[in-house]
Amino acid sequence: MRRGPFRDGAFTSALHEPRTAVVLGRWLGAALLVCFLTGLTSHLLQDPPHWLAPRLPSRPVDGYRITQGLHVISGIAAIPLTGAKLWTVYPRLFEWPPARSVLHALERLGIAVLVAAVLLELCTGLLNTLQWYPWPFPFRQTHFWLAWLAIGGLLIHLAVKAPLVARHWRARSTPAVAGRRGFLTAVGAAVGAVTLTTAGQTVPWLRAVDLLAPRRPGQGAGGLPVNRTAAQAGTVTVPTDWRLVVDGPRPFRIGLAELRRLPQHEAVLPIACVEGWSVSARWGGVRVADLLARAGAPPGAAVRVTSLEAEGPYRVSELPAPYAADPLTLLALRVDGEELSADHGFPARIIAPNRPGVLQTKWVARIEVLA
Ligand SMILES: Nc1nc2c(c(=O)[nH]1)N[C@H]1C(S)=C(S)[C@@H](COP(=O)(O)O)O[C@H]1N2
Ligand SMILES: [Mo]
Repeated sequence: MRRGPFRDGAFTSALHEPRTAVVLGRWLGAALLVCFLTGLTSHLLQDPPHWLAPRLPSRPVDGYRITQGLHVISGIAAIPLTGAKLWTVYPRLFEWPPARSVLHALERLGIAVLVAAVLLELCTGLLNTLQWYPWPFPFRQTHFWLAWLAIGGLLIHLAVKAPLVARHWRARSTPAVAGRRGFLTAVGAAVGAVTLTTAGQTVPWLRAVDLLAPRRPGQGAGGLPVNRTAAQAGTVTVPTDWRLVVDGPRPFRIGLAELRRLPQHEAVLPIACVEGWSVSARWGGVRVADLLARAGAPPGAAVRVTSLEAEGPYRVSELPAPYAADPLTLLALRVDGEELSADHGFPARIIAPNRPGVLQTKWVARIEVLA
């Protein structure tokens, strides 16, 4: 009856053993924890619950750049780690009998959910960095809920395995196995290689070896990548008589020439895309707070920004009060000393500190004070 992988002794490698699994589990656990916490941060900044929005910090300026950079770095590192961990333990898949008790069956079911959630999470995340969505479900919500499933499954898995993990935590208390050190070194080298060749999309001093990441900051006009070009956004047409609408207690409209005559400010701020790339640039333009003051906005007002773009998921964004009031939050007209190009949001775009790139709305048509 028991053929192939179900036979006793079907797996001959000495590395399918607990100490190897524990060491890899520690590395993978650390990567998944960083990935989970930074992912939560990203969701909270991008789509905050109403009670949190007025409390979001607009500083440090590079906060989101760092958390989201770490999110994608730890997620990519988790891919070879997951592969190595699954290889170490996969003979257990063919355990016989498949379930020794109800509890054992439940434990195996839990591991199935954990493995499925982690694999899907890593796949969808990686494909998102390539902006490729070959599935019918919405990426963001799916990625969010799978993360809870994965972290819940991981906690249960750790609780069940705690005694085994404790027994193999220290090298001294486990028998030496030939090849273990070499295997772990190879896995570490693989993690190092994928990290070094992709982290340059956000870590400036690794740019030179940024060989595998989908974006290469430093290339393209002004060294600033474009997430969605004007053409991709349905060739945003800017009316020749474009005038920004500022809606509030004292609404007004203002054209480009007049905007340029208002006090101009500069801010060095990054675009930090959720997909993992980020670049800092020197933005110039008008403070959003100045426009709000002119529109008679009360202190602590939040703002809704609407793009000229006809449709698209990033057409509208909100600036919660701390961002709207921050002197670094600009309605940018220039980047690195030059007028904005069509792809970077001509005639005007929002740029604010410590924010996901998706909220840095381009081709602004209207700014509205929210009650
Ligand atoms: N109106 C509008 N604004 C937008 C987008 C968009 O698709 N439409 N993309 C956003 C995303 S996802 C990012 S990362 C930044 C990128 O800015 P850049 O293209 O100038 O680098 O713009 C944001 N602003
Ligand atoms: Mo983005």
